[in-house]
Amino acid sequence: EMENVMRALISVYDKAGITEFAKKLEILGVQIISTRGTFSVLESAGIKVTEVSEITGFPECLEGRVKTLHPKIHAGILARRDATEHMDFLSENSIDTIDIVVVNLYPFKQTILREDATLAEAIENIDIGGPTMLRSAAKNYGDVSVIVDPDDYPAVLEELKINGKVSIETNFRLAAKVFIHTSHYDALIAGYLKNKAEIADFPQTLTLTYEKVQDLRYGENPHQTAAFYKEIGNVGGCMTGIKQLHGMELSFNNINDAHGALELMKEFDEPTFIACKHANPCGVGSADNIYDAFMKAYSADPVSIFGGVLIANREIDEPTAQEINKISLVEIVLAPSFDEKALEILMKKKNIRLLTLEGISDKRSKNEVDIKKVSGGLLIQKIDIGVYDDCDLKFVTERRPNEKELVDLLFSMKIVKHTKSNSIVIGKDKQSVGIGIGQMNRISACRQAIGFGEAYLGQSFLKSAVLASDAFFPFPDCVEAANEAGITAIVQPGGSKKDQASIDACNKFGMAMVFTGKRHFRH
Ligand code: 93A
Repeated sequence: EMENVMRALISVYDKAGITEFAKKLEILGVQIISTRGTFSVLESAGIKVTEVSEITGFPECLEGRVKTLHPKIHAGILARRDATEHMDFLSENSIDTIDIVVVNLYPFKQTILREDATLAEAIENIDIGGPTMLRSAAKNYGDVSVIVDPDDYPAVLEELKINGKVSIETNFRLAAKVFIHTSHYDALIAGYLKNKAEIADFPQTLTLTYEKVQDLRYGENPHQTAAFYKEIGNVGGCMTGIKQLHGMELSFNNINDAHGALELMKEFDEPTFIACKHANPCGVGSADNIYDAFMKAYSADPVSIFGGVLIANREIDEPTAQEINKISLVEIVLAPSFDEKALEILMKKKNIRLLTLEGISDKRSKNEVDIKKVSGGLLIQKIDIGVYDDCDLKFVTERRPNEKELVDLLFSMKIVKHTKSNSIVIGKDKQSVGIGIGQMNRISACRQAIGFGEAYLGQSFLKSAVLASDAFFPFPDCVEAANEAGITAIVQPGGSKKDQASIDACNKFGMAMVFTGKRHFRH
């Protein structure tokens, strides 16, 4: 008779929904065993429940650190019901099988996310007995149902009610969920301790802990499925700190483009406006106020801005909103804030997404890594921090750049750093004049930048503009093209065997050139 009785071990930190679930199990004739806290909750709800310590004959001890870590519990879970030896051992030692394991774990993640959490608190919230039971039950999924996710309570009840048992398919699915859960739980512990122990940034094996923010409608293209995940614990993580005030849900491309725009914006402190397309900047302007900055970014390339992502590091005011409103299609406007009038104007557009992020420049990344998926692996590197940082600027030509040229050289280098390589950026008066992106050779990027400048601002505008290159010049051809366009100063990393040819060309044309010694590829 005893053979047919099912036993459930319920040991949950989060008690939500547990009495309802246990009550229904009880009605189905399932015997319930619980650890102290869970026992109290169930007992006071009038459910018949046995304490684990009564089963083990051993008290819960060490302030609860040892509650269920006992062979009577684990043999009851792990015994293979089809193995005579196993079952004989159980009866010889008066151990009952445990057929259902319901466990959720100490809140390790919630603990470490609390700013004031101490190391000791984090350690105390490492659950040992819980994962051990979950893993035992999941390993023995052939005979045991294991529930770590309260969302699975109803499905298990339903099967028990209809069939008197849980199907092997369901048990297998539940087991897989357990190992996803416990491996993530352990990875969180590992990540936390890796930081505390200051273990190298690129350890021998790597387990990343991300959490889904949302499924996306689709990926880069409509036939690709996609989801957005956030890093757990990265409170400074910009993309997940953004608030949306208006418009449709962000798409995969929106998130990618906004990320590109934001990373560039972090280089600027003064009022700056950036227009981005396909994660590359197409117009950038810095000025005393955000309206003038917008006008510079817009006039730099009034064509590419269509369907673009616009980002400002100051509040969007009414005049700026009116100008933005004239562009027939804008995907996103991202700013620290919008004034009331600006919001009113822009909210009339159905297809625009309005986003806020406070203190954009304060969010400058320091220690983050950049991860690229390649077939069969990951490439991980420290992000490219700073523009001239740690650079020993070398003035390599007869003429040194003047004050104004120096300002524009730095401005242009900031932009070229955040464009797909190979790239060339021409700038003047803190306005991007031409942005040449993603070319397979440098002279094409240079010609493209000059071409954009001539097309939208006019040939004469390039007079006394400056040029920045993300990597060195292998030939003097870019210097020659720049001179022909009227450009007077150049900044580049230097380091080519043929640097001298470019320096000679500059001297011949009376141009100034600066070497930074720091390359900014971004592929
Ligand atoms: O401290 S533990 O690692 N040692 C154990 O033996 C043990 N057994 C269950 N934590 C243990 N648990 C955990 O206690 C469960 O994972 C669950 O989160 C919690 C339930 O305790 P209570 O029923 O006393 O509230």
